[in-house]
Amino acid sequence: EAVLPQEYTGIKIEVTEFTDAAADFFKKENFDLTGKKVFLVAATLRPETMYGQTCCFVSPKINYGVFKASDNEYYITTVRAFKNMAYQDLTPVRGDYTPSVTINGSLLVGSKIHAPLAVHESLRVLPMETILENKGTGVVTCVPSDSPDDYITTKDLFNKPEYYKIQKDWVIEEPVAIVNTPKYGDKCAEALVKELKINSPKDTNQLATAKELAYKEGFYNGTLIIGKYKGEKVEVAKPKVKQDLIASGDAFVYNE
Ligand code: A2H
Repeated sequence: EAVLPQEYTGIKIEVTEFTDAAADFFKKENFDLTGKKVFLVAATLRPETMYGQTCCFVSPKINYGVFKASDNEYYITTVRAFKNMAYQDLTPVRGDYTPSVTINGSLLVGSKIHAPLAVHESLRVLPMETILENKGTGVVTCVPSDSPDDYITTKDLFNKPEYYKIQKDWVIEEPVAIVNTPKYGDKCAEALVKELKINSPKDTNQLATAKELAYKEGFYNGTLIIGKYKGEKVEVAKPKVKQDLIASGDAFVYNE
């Protein structure tokens, strides 16, 4: 566990249509969705890659809170994350982190979402079993072009939809090219997963190596090949994309 504080960008991913399972659960819990905007908040270190989001991951093993975040906005995060936010002036009442309702991640899987900047207009919530409960918000946005974890998880979901209790057509199989690097081309994660012969989301050690290599190469030698800052170095464009997302109300800075 890191000792230094980690700064994340919290990406607000709007749920545009809950699954029937989630909607029924909310009804049973007397949580009325009328007039409410509900966002899954994903913690990311790579805001400049948000063009390439292909789904949003939650863990079927985690119970998430649905928290009032402003007049008509609700956030879905772990209790732990919202508690941190409640002490960083990111919530309506300082120190209040009582969820309106608590819901298991499995009930959210299949919900339709809209993710800021994503090239694909409509995405789905999908399961990721390797999400850690004690990091970030417990919600991970999927960028398979640049994250080896996201790439291999997507592949596994696509190959074993029955096992994961999802529909195959919920999975966007092809990563969107976002960053070019001299070493790994336009789809850094795919290249590294192949090079390190990673076969499963459970190949923890190789994935850690791939993640490290992808992150360094992307940050120091990557160039954006999409969006407003196309042609700029990642190092330069990253804070600009982040600021744009914050200015448009689609993201906020969250520390832990
Ligand atoms: B990153 P660090 Cl494109 N469990 O965002 C597992 N992984 C988590 C998590 C959790 N609870 N919370 C956040 N993460 C992921 C984008 C991305 C990320 C790209 C490339 C690399 C990358 C899209 N997914 O991370 O342990 C999130 O995925 C590789 C370091 O705090 C977040 O950023 O260093 C990153 O891990 C935070 O990891």
